[in-house]
Amino acid sequence: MAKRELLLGDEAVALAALHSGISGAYAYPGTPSTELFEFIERQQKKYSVHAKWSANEKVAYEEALGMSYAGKRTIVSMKHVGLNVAADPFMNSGVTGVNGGMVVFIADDPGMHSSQNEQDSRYYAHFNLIPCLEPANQQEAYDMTRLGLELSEEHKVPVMIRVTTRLAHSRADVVTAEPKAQNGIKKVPRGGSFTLLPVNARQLYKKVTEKQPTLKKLAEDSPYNELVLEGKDNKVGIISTGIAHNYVREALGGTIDVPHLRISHYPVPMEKVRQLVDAVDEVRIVEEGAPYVEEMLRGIVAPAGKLIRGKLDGFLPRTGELTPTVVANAMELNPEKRWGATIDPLPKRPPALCPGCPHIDTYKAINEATSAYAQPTVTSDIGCYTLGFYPPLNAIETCVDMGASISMASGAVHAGLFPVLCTIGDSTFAHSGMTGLLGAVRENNNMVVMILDNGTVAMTGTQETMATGDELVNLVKGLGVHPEHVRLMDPLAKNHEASVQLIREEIEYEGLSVIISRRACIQMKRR
Ligand SMILES: Cc1ncc(C[n+]2csc(CCOP(=O)(O)OP(=O)(O)O)c2C)c(N)n1
Ligand code: SF4
Repeated sequence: MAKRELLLGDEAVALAALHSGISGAYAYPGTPSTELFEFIERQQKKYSVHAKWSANEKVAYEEALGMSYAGKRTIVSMKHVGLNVAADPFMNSGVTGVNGGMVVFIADDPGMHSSQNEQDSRYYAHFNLIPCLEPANQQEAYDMTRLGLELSEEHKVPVMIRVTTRLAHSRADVVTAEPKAQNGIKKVPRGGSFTLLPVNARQLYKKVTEKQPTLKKLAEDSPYNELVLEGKDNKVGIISTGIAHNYVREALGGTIDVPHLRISHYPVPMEKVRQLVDAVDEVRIVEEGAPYVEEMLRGIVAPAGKLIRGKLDGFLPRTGELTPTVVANAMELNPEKRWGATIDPLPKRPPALCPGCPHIDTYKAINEATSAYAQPTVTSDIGCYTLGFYPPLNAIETCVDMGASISMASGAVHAGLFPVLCTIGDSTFAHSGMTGLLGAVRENNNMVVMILDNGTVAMTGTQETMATGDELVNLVKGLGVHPEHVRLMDPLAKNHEASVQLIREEIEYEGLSVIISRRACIQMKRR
């Protein structure tokens, strides 16, 4: 019997995956995608599914692909920049195809609430010639995930579900369906379809291109790509995608009274787009993220005699997140009249490390230890410790992508800088710092790698970390760092002088050192 549940967008996808008979879920944490996996983790016994955090997104993707290869259904989830890390298996699984249904859940973060960039994952789905479903609300998040697993298994392609922060992190009622049983094992027979030697890959890639008309037809006929040609007049038509469709509806007072096309199932339904463009003089395109549909519509030569409006001509802001008010403004409505008084934005304050955070004492020691040098370099990485950028610490100077601190420090050493230090968290180290360290070991680069081991993945909500404590020490030694220069530091105010002394010693050592600054995150301890 159908039930109703109050769910976050992320949770609606998670529950739909469980109800569609997945046997395993794979993920690495990253806002705004984390809650999906956490939901499955909490329910894993009830539904008998495998759910354990992976070391990084590439590993998560490959584990999911292995589950699909065995004939079972699976979901892999990550934030948008995680897909950059998983891009290799993602792109190649577009060629191998899948066996058991496989949904790739990507949460984009327009406006960069907690990310380094605002890339739009629809380009990745397009690049990989796979379907992408973009729900507009929690119910659709549930329904489209079920559809995605069916499509994936039937057409043997990975299917992307793309959401953005607002949908991922807001709650609504969802009507759920009866859970489905899991698939049994049904391995892909040997014969090359998963062995991407050139001889196989060429044939497989041809098949991928031959499958495209079917995938396009599915999108053309999809109920989630709704075309309405009637309207009060034919001057203006609207194309809206995913959650932006809701913003258009809200901005127009609940009903769209002009010809419009709503797109939520990709590839872009070109025939429907053509019909809309033919029917009106001006097309306004409202999409959350990059001007993906708009760029397609403009092409090299825009449709003759038609005015195309969107993010590329300043009709809507090119960067940042859309809101109903932004859309209402662009539609030349009066948001104040429509929405009542606008709310004063909350006063801005930069994020800060928790009082008592171990990272504060680590940075104080680094700052003092390097103060004697004219041009110290401290590269860093992504985690709570990135907040050491802000005053009064002002302790770090880079944060680019996970793991970059160590490799960038190596580059700075090659360029001739001294002293060079870098800071990286324990989870980021396990995610993608280890390979950079391996390279630094091989060259014995003259730098100090500081691994800030607080025993958890603090920034995304204190998830379990892969390597901490003595395991981490052994790991670092196993990568070849000279055992005498693998040092432990206890970042407490009372140990400040000793910490400064330790860092200075390792700066003066001509070669590679690793200092593991170890003290538990206080939020994790509280939990
Ligand atoms: C490729 C990628 N995946 C995930 C994230 C989200 N994320 C930001 S920091 C972080 C890990 C932080 O853990 P750790 O390195 O242990 O530092 P801590 O926050 O505990 O200080 C994660 C998963 C990201 N920014 N990029
Ligand atoms: S959550 Fe933990 S690691 Fe992050 S700032 Fe607070 S104490 Fe520090």
